[in-house]
Amino acid sequence: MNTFKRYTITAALPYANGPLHIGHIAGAYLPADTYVRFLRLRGEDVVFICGSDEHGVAITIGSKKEGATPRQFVDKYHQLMKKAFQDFDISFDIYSRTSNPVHYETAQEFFTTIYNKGLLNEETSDQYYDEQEGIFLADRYIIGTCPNCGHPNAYGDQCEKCGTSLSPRQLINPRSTVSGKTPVLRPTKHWYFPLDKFENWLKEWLIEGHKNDWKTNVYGQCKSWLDQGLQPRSITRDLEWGIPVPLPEGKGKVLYVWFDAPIGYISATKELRPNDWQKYWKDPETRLIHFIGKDNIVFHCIIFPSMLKATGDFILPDNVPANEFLNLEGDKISTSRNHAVWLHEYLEDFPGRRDELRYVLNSIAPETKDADFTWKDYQQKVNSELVSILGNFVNRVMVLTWKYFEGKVPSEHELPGTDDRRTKILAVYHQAHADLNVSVNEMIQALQGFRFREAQFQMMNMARIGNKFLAETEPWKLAKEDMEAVGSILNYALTIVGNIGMACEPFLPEAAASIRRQLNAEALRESWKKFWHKEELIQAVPQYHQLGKPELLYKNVEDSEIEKQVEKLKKPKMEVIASENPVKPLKPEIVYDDFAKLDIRVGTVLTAERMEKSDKLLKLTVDTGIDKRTVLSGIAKHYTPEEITGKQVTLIVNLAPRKMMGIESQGMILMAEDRDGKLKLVLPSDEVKPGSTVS
Ligand code: B3M
Ligand code: ZN
Repeated sequence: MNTFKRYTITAALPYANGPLHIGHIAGAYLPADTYVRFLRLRGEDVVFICGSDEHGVAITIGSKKEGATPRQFVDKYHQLMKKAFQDFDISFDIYSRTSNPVHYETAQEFFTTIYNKGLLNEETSDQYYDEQEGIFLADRYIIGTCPNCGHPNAYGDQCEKCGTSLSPRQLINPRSTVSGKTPVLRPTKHWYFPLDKFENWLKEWLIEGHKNDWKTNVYGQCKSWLDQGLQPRSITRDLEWGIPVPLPEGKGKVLYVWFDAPIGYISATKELRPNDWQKYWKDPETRLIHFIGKDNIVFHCIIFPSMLKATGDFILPDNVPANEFLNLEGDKISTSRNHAVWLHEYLEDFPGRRDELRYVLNSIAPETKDADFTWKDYQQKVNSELVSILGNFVNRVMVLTWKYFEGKVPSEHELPGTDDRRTKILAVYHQAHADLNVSVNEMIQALQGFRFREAQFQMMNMARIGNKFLAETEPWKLAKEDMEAVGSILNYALTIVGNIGMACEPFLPEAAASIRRQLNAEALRESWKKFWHKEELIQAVPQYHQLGKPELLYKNVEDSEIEKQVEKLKKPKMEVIASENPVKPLKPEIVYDDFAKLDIRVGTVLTAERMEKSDKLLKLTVDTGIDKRTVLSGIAKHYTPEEITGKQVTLIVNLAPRKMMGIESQGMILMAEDRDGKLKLVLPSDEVKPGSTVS
């Protein structure tokens, strides 16, 4: 294996368009954090880089749905994600954002460098344009009938029903998902990065060069891309929100989000280390590793490396250990259906239980195939592994040491094999020691190979071995006859506890801190570092060292806590319903005369009753100041007859009468409709006389 002087570790920049869920965490952030903690324990020079991805149509469309500007929208989600990462203790050295000025400069510089090398092609082509919204439509925002299978809602890039990949112009009867209108074709100019020119180089660097050290899921995806042949890709878009194309003729155009986002890793490093960022990106002795989810593979393994190569002097990723997807309770995680466990909600519902989520996500990490998170499994893993194996072992050793030795590390006696009992203890000890060293060694191998599931399993195995050691030596039975033996057993058990305290640090930072407190070991921490290089058990606490007080590492997850979570998944939230219901698009312009034709008055509801056979309509008698008339209004689900009787209402009085369910309605009550469909009466701010006009 190459030896590197330093490490640049990146975790995918999450889109600032929604909160983080456990799928994100299991996919990229937890493995990255585990790896970085491991590197730091080994004393490596490492920068751990992340930040919010704040550009692209995912952002502009999202902001529209929330009725916010893109700036307000990304500010909100950037803060939310930053806080959730912090609260979960993901140990980024920097969590930046791609709307920072340093990133604008860096991304534009990148474009300019590649442009000045004459590598970019300019091309004008027809693209779909939404006239109502005044925007060019990204492929994903056009739907229409699939030419292959007839599915009426195929996307402009792919039909989800038959899987065919499409281009928007193949869709029959295309519609804009933003306005619902039929888009028109308009010519527009863009700049194309010649990915095809990098094909041969990629085959050599990636297909030949990383055949053996990249994960098969990652390598396989790259290979199939390369086998299909690469095409030039446009790296600019017609959008208002984004990084302006730094060319005079690029006015009104921005860099494509997937062009600027990975450059965000570099900008964030500049921000973190303004004076020496270059060594983290340009020195071949630096090892660059990207942690991402599987949907980001081509961008990180094919496109970004080609961009880095094109500019000339950057290092390339040495590995990209991408994960597959995490499902939830047997179903895909879905933001729009609110089928997710949101990180910030987990942290609220399970305060102080970060280790538990880390442990479960690590132990089911989708490293080689999709995995499934269930609350039942969460409970089971916490209760029967964290509590019963790890917590129990540490606690037993602590309690016994306090009981027999007042919390002082007993001395380690040679146990000459004079009697059978001592011979047996010695044999058990030798076996435990050998087993533990195997686990430590395999754990470190697995961490180096990005196999975090396996690594964590080996860490937990140390506690299993510890429990077995206690069960087979039974020190509590020897207390009366052979205190020397009890001391030796507990001395070694404390060594195991200490080494578990070291080993669990990349996975379970809270348990690690607790073990250090219990062993009163803060001062010993420096000497613990050698554990990570020796790759075998080291002496953790010297004899006669005074321990701290026992603490319980974990507590059981109760059935009721789990049931609450499962219930929660069943009901989608109002907020989500609102976010699925975009603000209704603007209607076409009218002139004042159009408006002046409406006769709008304030009236008072005299009587109200439900209508037979309709759960929507209420039949009202309204005093309009002019007359008393019958008005039918579709508010029965929002107001009871009792609630509305006596209330003032605003209504159109010159609307042609209309018959509904056999009754003529002589007017229309004005209502405000909330984004989630709730109706509220539109009223003057203070009471006015019936017949007052509205203009
Ligand atoms: N924001 C996609 C995602 O969140 C994208 C990653 C960018 S990494 C440079 O899945
Ligand atoms: Zn289809």
